[in-house]
Amino acid sequence: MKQLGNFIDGRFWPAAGGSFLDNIEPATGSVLARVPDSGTEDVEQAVAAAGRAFPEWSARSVAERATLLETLAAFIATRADDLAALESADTGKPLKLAREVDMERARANLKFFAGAMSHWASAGHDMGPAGFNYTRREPLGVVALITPWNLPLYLLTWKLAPALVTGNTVVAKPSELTPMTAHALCELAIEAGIPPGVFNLVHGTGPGCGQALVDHPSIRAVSFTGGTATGKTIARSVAERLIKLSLELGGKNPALVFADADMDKTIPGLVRAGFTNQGQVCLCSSRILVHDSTHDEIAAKLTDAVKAMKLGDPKEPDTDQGALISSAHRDKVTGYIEQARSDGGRILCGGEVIQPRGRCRDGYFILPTVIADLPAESRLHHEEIFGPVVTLQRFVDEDEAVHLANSVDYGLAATVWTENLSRAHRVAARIQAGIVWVNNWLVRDLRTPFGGMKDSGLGREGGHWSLEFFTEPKNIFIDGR
Ligand code: TXE
Repeated sequence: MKQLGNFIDGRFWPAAGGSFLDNIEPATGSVLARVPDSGTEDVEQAVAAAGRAFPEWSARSVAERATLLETLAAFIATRADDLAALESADTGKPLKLAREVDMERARANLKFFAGAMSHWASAGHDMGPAGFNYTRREPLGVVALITPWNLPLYLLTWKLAPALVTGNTVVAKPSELTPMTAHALCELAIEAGIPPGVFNLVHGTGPGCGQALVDHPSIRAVSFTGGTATGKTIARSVAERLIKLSLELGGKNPALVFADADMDKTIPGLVRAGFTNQGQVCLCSSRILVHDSTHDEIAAKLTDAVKAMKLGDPKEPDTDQGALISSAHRDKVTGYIEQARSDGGRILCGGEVIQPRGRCRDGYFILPTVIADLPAESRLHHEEIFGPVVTLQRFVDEDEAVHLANSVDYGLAATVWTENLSRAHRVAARIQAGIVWVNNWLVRDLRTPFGGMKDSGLGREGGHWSLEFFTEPKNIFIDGR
């Protein structure tokens, strides 16, 4: 049984209290590894190590820091198969998804921010004969990165790369449900030559370890991706200290399907947007809003396409749908399906827990589910389910489509499906969401702003937004007289 350690000052340590959590493989229900159940003392040591490393790391040139990130990116590329296998076992996601999306993106994150920082310029404001201003961007110090279980290495590297390349030192806390690739990244950091104390990682629960990290007085910024309720708890915790906070939270993302949508693009797009990673992506389109005239056609075609997906062992190369992250999360999702039944919804496909034969018979699987005819006020239309469940809703015109799209507390992402260019622009501008994709989903350019409005978060990541978050601007005026 693999036993993981906290990564502090370039070495692995057990939790100070000596206790461990079981890390379960979602596809089988068996224990994959033991994870340190860390608390205040471990966090204290990790923050102290990061504080000691900060002066030397922040004084290094951008080129030196960027080169180390590029080395780490290259290691991820060469070990991508092994890392993908770890990620797939830890999350229940199909191996091919872990390989093609998660590992590729983890590599790209490190490489991208190494390049972005190398091209980043600071501002100058010329006042003519009176003088000149220039703006330095200074690292913050020790920053906390807290990440969830759905895209473990993808999201950890998304925060780690800009934090380090701008000269900060880091204490990260991955989800206690998915610690495996975070641990592997620490091993690679040693090999890549990242100096001890620059990148530290503590394992443990949210309340026990994550909260201690957020509350540590030496932490200068918190970058968090996770659930909205946890994001609000963290915001309350740091409010008194007025430190920087980036929150990437949940979504209840609409797909607006107009009558002129191209079905050949739209149906596969809706399947991908609804069910990638078993619907456990904050960007997933879980509410499909369809023009009344094409509702039944879309419902039939979507149902056929969803039924054609293969659910099963994540290791099998043709598996499209793997396991949900935990038994508790499976029960939460099935609770919503029960609610749909009592709300009078029509289950067009799925709606059941399933136990595949063989190795995965005790895993946490739910058949991908499409539900129609729920009343507008149903909780399923408003709350984040975060599973393989989509609902269909009808609209009669553009105004109603936009009204339904905006009628939730969330505002992360939306997709618009139409062949009418004017409509695409008009509707995209009216949607309350940080990201709108027209005729596609999850096409990412790492230079663009990423994040949500309303209950979906605070701030933006990506490109210069991340570099700005992890630095403090300081303006310096030089008298011209
Ligand atoms: O996430 P949490 P959970 C949504 C999704 C899901 C719900 C709850 O709807 O059903 O959130 O998921 C750490 N101080 N998303 O409970 O708790 C925790 O240990 C500091 C959307 O699993 O938000 C983990 O490392 N840290 C989301 C991280 O926060 C704390 C992805 C995220 O866990 C903490 C995941 C605390 N008090 C779930 N409490 C997305 N935006 O993609 C917990 N943590």
